[in-house]
Amino acid sequence: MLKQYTLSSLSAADIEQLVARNTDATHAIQDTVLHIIDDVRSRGDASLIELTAKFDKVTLEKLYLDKEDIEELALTITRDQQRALEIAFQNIHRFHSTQVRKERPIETMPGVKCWREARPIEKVGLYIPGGSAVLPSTLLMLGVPARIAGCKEIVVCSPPQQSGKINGFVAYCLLLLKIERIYLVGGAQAIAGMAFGTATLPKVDKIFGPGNQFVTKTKSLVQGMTNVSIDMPAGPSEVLVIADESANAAFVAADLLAQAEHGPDSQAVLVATSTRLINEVNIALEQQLRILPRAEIARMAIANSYAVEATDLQEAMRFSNIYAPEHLILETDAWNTLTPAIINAGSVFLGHLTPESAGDYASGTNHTLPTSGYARSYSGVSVDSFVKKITFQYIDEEGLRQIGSTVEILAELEGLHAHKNAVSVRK
Ligand code: HSO
Ligand code: ZN
Repeated sequence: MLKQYTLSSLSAADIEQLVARNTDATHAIQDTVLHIIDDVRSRGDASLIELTAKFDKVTLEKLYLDKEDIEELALTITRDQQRALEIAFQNIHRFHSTQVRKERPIETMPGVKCWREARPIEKVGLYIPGGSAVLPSTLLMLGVPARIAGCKEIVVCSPPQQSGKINGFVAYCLLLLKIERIYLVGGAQAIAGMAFGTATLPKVDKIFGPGNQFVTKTKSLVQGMTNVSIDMPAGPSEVLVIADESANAAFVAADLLAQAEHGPDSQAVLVATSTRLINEVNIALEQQLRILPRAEIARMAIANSYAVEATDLQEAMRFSNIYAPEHLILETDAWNTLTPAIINAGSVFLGHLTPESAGDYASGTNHTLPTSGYARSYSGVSVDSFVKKITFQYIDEEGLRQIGSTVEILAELEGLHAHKNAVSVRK
């Protein structure tokens, strides 16, 4: 059963408390992670091997797998599974290809031409979690835009399985992406390794990918310690479903559970304009949980989730904008009247037949999205995440005549005479 609230009886402070998530109040995670970062920094490969033995219970002779190993592992999956990964790859590729756009130069004044050009980030690190579920789809979601952007070096890290290898699905995705090596390192040590570099693991310019709280904390710490950046701060995955009388309770429950099975700290929020629907969703949740293999995890996440009753769809949307969900699903016939009111959300799923799962795997959009309210200010991963946009300008004689005195006056009023002179000397 979902905890239940009525929106009209909640104060602004109640709502603020309800939407709050993801805090490491005790700093316990930070302390552990700082030790790991120090160790990887000072002892390099030896530290990676020891930490992998400690956390993943695997003793590695070599920190990576190469093309031959990858090809062999990729053969262990069925043709149908390969086809499904290929279709996902193609759709993700199609969608992300539209993100490559050339910007036109603009003459801001006669003879003053300005423009931007994209250049790939040369070395990127992709982290693929191992944990309770291995997510080859995440490799596609990060690898495809990295390839489209033209990144020179794509470093992939994922914790080894008990066999000391990776699973066949991840291997097949590596083949599709033409990535010929994978480093068998996970957790905080993988992030620290990619941030500082070791004899074997290359240092990268930007680190991408989801992970547990240790991975997430390490990502945010290393970006303050060295010149590496990260895709976004990440917390546990979440969904918010807005539903009205037109919704199918079984569909809504299935979507909430698809989120809940990710982890005990996942959150699935239902905002409904109908009490009847909330009751039906609760019944459907129980029915579906009974046969779910990951029911135990999902039940913990459901205990950490809630339903909110709203008087109408507009009020529901106002709550959603305050929550700023990673995934927003609009299970109402009136979804198209609601979309203009969406202000904060990572990725949106419209109507009764668009499950979040479609976007998680195969429709084409990216599933690496801002969580924990960061949808207020961050976008999901896209080709843009893998490039820098460099500005250019060219000024000719006419341009210098046009803009010169403006620059001189502004330099003078800031008291920066060398700036002024850089124009004057050219006139
Ligand atoms: N819902 C996750 C992505 C995912 N789901 C991967 C299944 N596999 C975060 O958007
Ligand atoms: Zn998912």
